[in-house]
Amino acid sequence: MTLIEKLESKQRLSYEDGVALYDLDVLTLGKYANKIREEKHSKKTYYNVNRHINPTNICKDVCHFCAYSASRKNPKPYTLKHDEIMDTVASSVKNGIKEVHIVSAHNPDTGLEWYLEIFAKIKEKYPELHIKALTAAEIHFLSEQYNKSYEEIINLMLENGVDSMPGGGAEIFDEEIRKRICGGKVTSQQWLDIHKLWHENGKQSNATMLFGHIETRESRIDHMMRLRDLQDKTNGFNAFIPLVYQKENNFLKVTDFPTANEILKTFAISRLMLDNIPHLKAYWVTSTIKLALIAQEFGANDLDGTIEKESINSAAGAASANGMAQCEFTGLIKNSGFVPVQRDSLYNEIN
Ligand code: V47
Repeated sequence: MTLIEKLESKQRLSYEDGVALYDLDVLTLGKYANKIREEKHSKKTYYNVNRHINPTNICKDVCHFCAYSASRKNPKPYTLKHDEIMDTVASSVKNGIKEVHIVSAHNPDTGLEWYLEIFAKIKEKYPELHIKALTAAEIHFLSEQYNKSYEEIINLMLENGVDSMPGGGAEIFDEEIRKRICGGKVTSQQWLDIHKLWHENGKQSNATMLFGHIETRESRIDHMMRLRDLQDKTNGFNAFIPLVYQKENNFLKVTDFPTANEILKTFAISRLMLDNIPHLKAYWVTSTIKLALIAQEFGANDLDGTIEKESINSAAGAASANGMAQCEFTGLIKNSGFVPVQRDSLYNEIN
């Protein structure tokens, strides 16, 4: 059976099929990816009204792609105080946020208690606010730092009000490439094990893939396959988020950057390969808003959110430092022919 016949009959695609998909032209890939997108989500494009908080940029790890860490090219170390975080949450709640997304560096001085306390404080004051916090990389860091198992850290997160886990820290699972871009932090298998445990607690999470640096097309497909295998077992991933590598202010020497064509192919292929993950997010922060809007026709059905402030990707060159206003966001989705639908963090629609 040819690849096109497999796409026509919606057969599950193999690793070899995934690699071969890149040889198809971008419009053919878009046609098949969009078909699946329309069957699953019609013309709806989801977004949420959220706030990113990045509490500290002091990090014991050394990821070459990172421009956010104070130990790299960013000379301004900071750690937010709990009161500052609570003030931020208070003003964002007034602005209507439904989710606070808390992701940070691996700072030995902002320990487990520090995190648990701030989660509990937020939950106590705003029980309706969804807390999406701690990547698998941070959970691994805390587990090593405090000599606790992943289960113990996860139980503490749950007891203190964390509702879901973000998809960060996955980078690229291929062990050789991973060693070169972020050796020393959570391994690929540990990342998957942590999400599996989280899902086994009845909770949901997202999964990212950092691409457009030194990885290969083969390693992207390998990444997707490992996620698809885990999703077959747990069904706990809500969204897959391909993050486009940002090149400023870091130490990863990359000379070839992906074209818009390659980025759109990767979105479309993600939709085709990941038949068991319901949502494909074009995170406008790393893809740029213009390409994110086009990605809606290449399988993407979610553009993330308004964010308000973002430090990790903007440190590396993304235009996301100040987020985006809700009306601008919905206007852009509408003008591109799609229907903006506000969602909560678990994809329930909000009127
Ligand atoms: O894990 C760091 C990435 C991630 C760069 O789960 C970079 O809903 C591009 O995971 N170029 C953090 N990317 C962001 C993240 C995320 C964002 C939005 C939504 C969700 C979700 C998760 O940012 C890190 C890392 O992979 N990152 N540096 C860079 N130079």
